[in-house]
Amino acid sequence: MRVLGVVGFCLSVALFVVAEGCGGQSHGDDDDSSTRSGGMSGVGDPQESKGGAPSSGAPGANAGIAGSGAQGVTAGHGGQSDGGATSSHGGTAGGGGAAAQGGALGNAGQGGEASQGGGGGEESTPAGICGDGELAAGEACDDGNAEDGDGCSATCSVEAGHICNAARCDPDGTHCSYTLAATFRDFNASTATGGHPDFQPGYASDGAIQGLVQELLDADGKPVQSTKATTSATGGFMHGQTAFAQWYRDAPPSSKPIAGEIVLWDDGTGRFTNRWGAHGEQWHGALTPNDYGVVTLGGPGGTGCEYCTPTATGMCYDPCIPFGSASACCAEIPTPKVFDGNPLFFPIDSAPGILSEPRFEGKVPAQYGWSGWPDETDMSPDYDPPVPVDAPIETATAPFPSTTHNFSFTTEVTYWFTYAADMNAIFEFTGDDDLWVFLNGHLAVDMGSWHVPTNGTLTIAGDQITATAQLNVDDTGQATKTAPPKNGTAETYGLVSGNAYPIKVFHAERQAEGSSFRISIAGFDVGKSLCVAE
Ligand SMILES: [Ca+2]
Ligand SMILES: [Ca+2]
Ligand SMILES: [Ca+2]
Ligand SMILES: [Ca+2]
Repeated sequence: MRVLGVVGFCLSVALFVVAEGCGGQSHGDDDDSSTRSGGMSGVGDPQESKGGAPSSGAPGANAGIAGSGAQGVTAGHGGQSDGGATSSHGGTAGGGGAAAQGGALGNAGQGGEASQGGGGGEESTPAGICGDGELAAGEACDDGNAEDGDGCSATCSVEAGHICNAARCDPDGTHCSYTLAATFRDFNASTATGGHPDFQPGYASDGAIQGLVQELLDADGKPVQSTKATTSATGGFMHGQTAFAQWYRDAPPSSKPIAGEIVLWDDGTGRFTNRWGAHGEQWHGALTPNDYGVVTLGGPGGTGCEYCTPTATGMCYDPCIPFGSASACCAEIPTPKVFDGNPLFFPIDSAPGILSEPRFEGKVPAQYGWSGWPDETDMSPDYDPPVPVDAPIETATAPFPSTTHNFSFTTEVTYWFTYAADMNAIFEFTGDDDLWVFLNGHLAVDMGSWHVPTNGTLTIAGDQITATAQLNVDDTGQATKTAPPKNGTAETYGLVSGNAYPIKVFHAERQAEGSSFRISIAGFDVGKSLCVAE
C-alpha cells in the first residue's frame, strides 16, 4: 500500500545533498628531469610585416597555416579601430545553428549555406553584394571593394597565392562565426614507442613556466628554446632545441601536419570564442539541487507527477533528477551554467595520419563548472541536458563522452589583423599545456610547460600592448600565481597603423589527462575579409 502522506510535501532543497562530483582525481601535470639545451638560433628580424592595405578573403579554404615568415600582406584597410569587433550582426549566444562551417577538421571556409530563401517563382533573395564588406553565401571573400589584385577579386573570389579570412553569418545575420585555420601535429608520449622526449613528463606540475622560449621567433617563424629550458621540472621537461624544433615542423617523430580549424563563435557582444559544441553550443557546468528551486514530491517513479503540478516555469521530473531520486517530483527548470571554450579539446582523435599510442580518458577542469577533475564518462550522466549513453553527442572535437583520447599533440594558429593606432582589442586564452602567443614575431603571452588550465591575455589598446599570464590555479580555478604583466608599445612590437600583422599561437598538449582550450578575440575587425599573401 502506498503511503500517500508525502503528497504535496514540499521538500526543502537543503535536505538533499546530491553528490555531484565524480571520481575526482587530481590532475596536475609536472615533473621531470634535466638537460639543457641550448639553442638559439639566429633570428632575424622577426617582424613579419605587412603592408598596406589588406584585402580580403574568405575564410576558407585552406587550412594550413597561414603565413609565417615574411609575407607581405596585401592590402590592408586602413586601420580600423574600434572596439566591437566585427560585424554588426548580432549573433546569438547559445547555440545552435550551424553556420557555415563544417566540422572540425577540414577546411574552413566555405560553407555557407547556399540556399536562400526565395519562394515560389520569384528570384530568391540576393546572396549578397560583392564589395560591401560582408561575407555572404557564394562569396569566398569580401574585402569591401570591387578591385582585383589585392587578394580578393572584384567578383569576391580569393586570388591565387592569398589567404583571406573574415566572419561569416547566417543569411539572417544571426550565428556569426570566424574560422581560424589550425595546424595540428601528433606525437607519441615519451613513454610510448617512437615517443618524443618532451611529451608526457609525469604528473607533478608547479604551474606554467615563463622564459622557456626566446623573445623572438626564428627565420621560419617558429619559437626557439631558451637556455632556461631543461629536462628538469623547473626547465619544463625540454630536451634541447633539436627536439623542440620538431614540435612545430613537419618531420618525424611528429605525424605529418594535420590541417584543421578552430571556429570562433560570436557571443553577441562582439567577442568571438571557440566552444565545445560542433555548432557553437556552450559547455554546461554541474547543477546542484539549489538550481532547481523548490522541489515537490510527485509520487512514486513512473507516475508522471500525479501528486504535484509543475509551476508555469517548472516541470515534472520523473525520476527526480534534482534530488537524484527514483521518485517523481515537480521542480523549476534550472538556468544552465554555460561556459565558452572547450574543456575536452581533442581535435585529432580520429584525424587521418595520426600516430598510435596508449589513450586516456579526459578529465574536466574546474574552469568549466565541475570540481574535482571528474572523468568525462563519470560526469556525463549528470550533464544537463542528459547525454545518451549509446549516442555520443557531436562536439567541436571528439564525441562526448569518450574514453579514448589522443593526447600529445601541438596546435599552431595564425590570426592576422590590421593594426590601428586607435584600436582597443583583446586576445584571450585559457587552457593547457604550453601556450606561447607571439605578436608580430615578439613573445607576448608566455605560459610554457605542462600545467593545469591557466588564463593569458594580450591587450592592444592604442599603442599600449599588455600581456598577462596566470601561472597556476587552485582546484576551483582561481589563480594562485600570476606573472607580472608584460608591458610594451606598438613600437616595441614593430606595429605601424594601417598594416596587417600576425598573432601566432603555439600550443602543446603535453600531459594527460586534461586538455582544454579557449581562444577568444574581441575588438578586432573581422567583418571585412583580410587577405595576406601565402
Ligand atoms: Ca558581400
Ligand atoms: Ca578586392
Ligand atoms: Ca598523440
Ligand atoms: Ca594537458
